[in-house]
Amino acid sequence: MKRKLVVLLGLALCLFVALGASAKTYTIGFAQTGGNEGAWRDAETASVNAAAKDMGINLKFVDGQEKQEVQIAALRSFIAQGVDGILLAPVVATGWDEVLQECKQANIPVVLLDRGIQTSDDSLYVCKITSDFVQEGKRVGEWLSKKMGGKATIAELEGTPGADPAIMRQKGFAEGIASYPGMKIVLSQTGNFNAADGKQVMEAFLKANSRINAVFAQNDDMAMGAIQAIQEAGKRPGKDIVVVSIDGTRPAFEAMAKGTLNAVCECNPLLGKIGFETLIGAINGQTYPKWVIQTDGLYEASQAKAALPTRKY
Ligand code: GYE
Repeated sequence: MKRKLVVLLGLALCLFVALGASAKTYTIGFAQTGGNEGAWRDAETASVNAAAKDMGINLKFVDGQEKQEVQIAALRSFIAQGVDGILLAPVVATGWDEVLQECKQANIPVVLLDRGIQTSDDSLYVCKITSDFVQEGKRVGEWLSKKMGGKATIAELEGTPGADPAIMRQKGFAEGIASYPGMKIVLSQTGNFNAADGKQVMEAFLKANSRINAVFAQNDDMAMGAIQAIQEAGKRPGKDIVVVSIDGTRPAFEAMAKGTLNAVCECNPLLGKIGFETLIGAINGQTYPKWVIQTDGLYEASQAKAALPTRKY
């Protein structure tokens, strides 16, 4: 009799714990890079907001204004507020150890969303959920080399200085063109991953070198700015100057449908659901591989019209 009661009590306790766990409302801080990067960043923020709503998460959002010190302050405020977990889209790759140590001491797991970091202690974060930026750069580099018959005068628009995707895409693109000695990068400068800077830098490039016949933009927003600059200089983007980029946002597919952009490698920004699921797993003791890789496709202009209706960002 007594034993039965103990078993029953035990079962009731299990049920209580299980119900409690599933009904828990998680409070999660998201330190976005912020600022005015554009279409890709907006799609990611929308994905995080939608997933928070769907999953009943209490989301604390901070726009990092593309400044590391703002993101570090956000992380410290998340710790002070006692959040359950943190999503961080690190604007630059280095300089995170100290604040991540503070998160670790507070027992708050951090998942890196869309960009990686450089650290000698990878126990400071759960994992990074990103695309393979080297591969992205390499694929557009190879595509461009073939398109140009192995010979081109290339201008490169780089992303935010020190940002993981900027470093890695540059490396990958260089690898992609490496076996074509006629493919020459003659100018390379940052356009900070945004359209306005991309346009301005492209204007300067066109004045500096009239032989440019190819552009590698490390993201779509800068490609959109470059396309405008090329048009205003009286040349035809997509024809006189071949343009390739990375992200695969709707504006890029629309530009490809018009023929002003020649090819794009995707980079999936719809990371809200997987970000929260991973973080909640980590909060409950689950471990993950340090790199949860997102896979991307390469599209060329001829495929854009057919692909547009099903594009999700
Ligand atoms: O490609 C770019 C954004 O970190 C993967 O940052 C992301 C990149 C993306 O501003 O458009």
